[in-house]
Amino acid sequence: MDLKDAAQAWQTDGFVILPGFLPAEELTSAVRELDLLFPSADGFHDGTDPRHARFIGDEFAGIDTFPFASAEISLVALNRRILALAKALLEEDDVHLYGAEAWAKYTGACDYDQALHRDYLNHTVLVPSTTPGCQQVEMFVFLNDVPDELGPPHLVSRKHTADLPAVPNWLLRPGQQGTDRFTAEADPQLYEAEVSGAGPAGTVIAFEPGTFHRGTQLSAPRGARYSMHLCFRPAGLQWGQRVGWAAKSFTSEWVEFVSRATPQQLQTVGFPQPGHRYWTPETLAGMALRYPRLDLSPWRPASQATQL
Ligand SMILES: O=C(O)CCC(=O)C(=O)O
Repeated sequence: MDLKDAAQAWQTDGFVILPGFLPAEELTSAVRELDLLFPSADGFHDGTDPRHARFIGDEFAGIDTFPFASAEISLVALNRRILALAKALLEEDDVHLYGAEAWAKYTGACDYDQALHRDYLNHTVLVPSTTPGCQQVEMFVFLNDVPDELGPPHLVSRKHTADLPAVPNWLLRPGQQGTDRFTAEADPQLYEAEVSGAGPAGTVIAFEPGTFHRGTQLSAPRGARYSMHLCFRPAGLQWGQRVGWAAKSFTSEWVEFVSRATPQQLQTVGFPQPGHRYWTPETLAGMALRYPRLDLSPWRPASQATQL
């Protein structure tokens, strides 16, 4: 599927599943460094990795947030194909990464089976919009093969949900009762309309935060699922937020990521474009001190570059 068809599917269904979108060779270095973040399947299931206890009993305990202990994994978040996809879906050339997580799940560690829900309650201070330029996109990226037995997300096309109001947000299985105004019982047909996101390593599932979806159980014996959750918005869309990158920009993981990223990748985490009035001799000198291994030449005015 090319990006144009992907954008069409995303607009129609509220999601698009792109099996193997990232070729294996573009994931090799990141997958090799997964152990910097998480136990292997054997390390978890045999209890030989001292980090295994972290994952027991809480489905969200397996989440690490950007920048990651592996720079290779941080760079996957801004892989050129991922950025091209975000730009195509958002119909916007200047996109911003507003959230990035790496997530390990292990069979039996906890209950990963979720109720259908939308994500907008912690992705925007407003409600989702279908207006081009006012949309956000989330992506699940599989770092290993995720068949149905390893808990792929399930999604429901907008064809079945377009008429549902913004609240409630969680739709429980028929027969289950909600306890607050954001939770209610689903129409039985909604769970029957789910589509599985199962796919090989490199699969990308892009969805809009207003799209109903849910996490599912891992059932494969001694199974592990490694994935990323990435969130993009048009750079100027101020109401879509999750984290501020400056809060972790003192860490060695951030400095390593910055030193290895391209100007385009850095633009998606907030660096002003070359030519922006921010770039002066004063700020360039400061940046050289803050990031000694970052090649600042793309941001230097041509006149200054020739003086050096
Ligand atoms: O990890 C997944 O497959 C889905 C998780 C999810 O939808 C969520 O936690 O909101």
